[in-house]
Amino acid sequence: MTYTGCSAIICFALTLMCMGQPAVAQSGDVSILPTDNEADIIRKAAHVVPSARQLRWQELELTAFFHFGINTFTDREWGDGKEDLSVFNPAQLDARQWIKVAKEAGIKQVILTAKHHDGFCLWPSAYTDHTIKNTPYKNGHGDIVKEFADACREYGMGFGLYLSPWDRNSPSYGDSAKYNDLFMHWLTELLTNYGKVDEVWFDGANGEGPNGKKQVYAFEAWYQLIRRLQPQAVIASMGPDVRWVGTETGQGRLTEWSVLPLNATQQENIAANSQKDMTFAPLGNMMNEDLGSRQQLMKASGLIWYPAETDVSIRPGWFYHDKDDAKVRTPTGLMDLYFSSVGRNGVLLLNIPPNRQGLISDADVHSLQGWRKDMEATFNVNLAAGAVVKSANGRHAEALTDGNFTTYWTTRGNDTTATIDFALAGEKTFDIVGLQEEISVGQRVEKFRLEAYEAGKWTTIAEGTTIGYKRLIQFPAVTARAVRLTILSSRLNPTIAEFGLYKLVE
Ligand code: FUL
Repeated sequence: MTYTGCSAIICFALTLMCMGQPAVAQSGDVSILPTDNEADIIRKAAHVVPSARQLRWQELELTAFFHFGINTFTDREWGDGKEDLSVFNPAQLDARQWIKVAKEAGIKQVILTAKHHDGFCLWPSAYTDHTIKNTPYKNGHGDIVKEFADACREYGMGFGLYLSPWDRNSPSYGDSAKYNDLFMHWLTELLTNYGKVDEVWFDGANGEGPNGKKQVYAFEAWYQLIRRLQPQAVIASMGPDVRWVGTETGQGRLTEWSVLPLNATQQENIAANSQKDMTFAPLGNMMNEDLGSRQQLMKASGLIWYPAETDVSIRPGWFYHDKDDAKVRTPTGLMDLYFSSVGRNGVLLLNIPPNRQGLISDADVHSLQGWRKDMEATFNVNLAAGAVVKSANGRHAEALTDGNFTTYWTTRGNDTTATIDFALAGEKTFDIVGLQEEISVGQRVEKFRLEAYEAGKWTTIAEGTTIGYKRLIQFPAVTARAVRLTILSSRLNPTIAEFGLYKLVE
């Protein structure tokens, strides 16, 4: 995607990856001592685990963004903060429709753009006039954050908020202390007036204020405020809990580690590298980065659990534009995104932008419904269920196909390789393998292979490196009575929570 909205996030994420992650230690973090050798470091890496909030978030698999605001009415991706607020009047707005559509698509948590770069607040903040109270919407008595939060509550949906640090409207932007203080007030309003918040999403876009000075953000203070007011919330993207995957194409890495090096330089580099204006050229994507290999870990001063979130839009832009009505991703396109995000050890954050009426458009609704149908038809039946499972050095074979990802198969002792044979319950035809590690004890598998017994011999049908929370691999359809999973390399005893074979819906 080439629209300008990409540039800020690419810029900040590049910065983030080059420099290490924001501070705020997690319980599972470990430090590396100068005396540690490679074996020590790899053993430590195999024991880094997610925090409770990270684990809960990872298990959601599917989350959604709702980009909605003044840009929806001006047909822009980035507003400049000078917009006439009288244009904002989503006459039929129904946040319950948004959440119902998301829920029916299998989405478990949603994030609303409470304030984008244009500075327009979807709630009646007491700290700026650039808000919904100065629009015709409900004659200035509306509060879309509240409508959204209430709908989430009603549907049992996780509730998250995006708040842009970059603000092209605020006169105090650039006067760092003053603006940071204002930002604390906004955060406090959002974190105290709308009940439980499950995710707070910051991007790192950063620029100069009207005084010509570059704003220096007080991320550490913001994180501490969130931890104090909403301790269960994950802080995403420009935050310590959840990492931007490195592209807005919806493609995760084939090798995607959640255990990454913690490097010494942190917050101070953020502002130095963030974009200054909308002419900033996108830097491309970050997908070639090797983030968590053994070589990377050897250079680290510490190790952290920092899992990938794959954000992508159902449409070409983040905000709604009429011209994109025919460009909504199809059910097949959404299924592809599932494979390339969740199927590569990530969480999908799918943007579904409401239109100017304040509703999710029919085209988007139909695609999401079609995708859900395809997901169910594909994944509801595990063709490996009922298999007789044998592994010479393994324990708890029954856990592999019990449909419960909190029970797991592992090796005896600390064996790091193993072969697991599945005698299927009859002849089966499949074209997808699904694997899950028990990540609450760490991420360990470095290399695996799947073979099928066809025409009297074993044939390799899939190979992979990392598994993590979930790994899905597609291959040309195979009909077989037996398959063999070989763990070729692991950082410690591998723990496999689930093994599945599936047939993609026709
Ligand atoms: C970026 C923004 O510039 C885009 O408009 C969008 O909100 C994306 C998710 O993050 O930094």
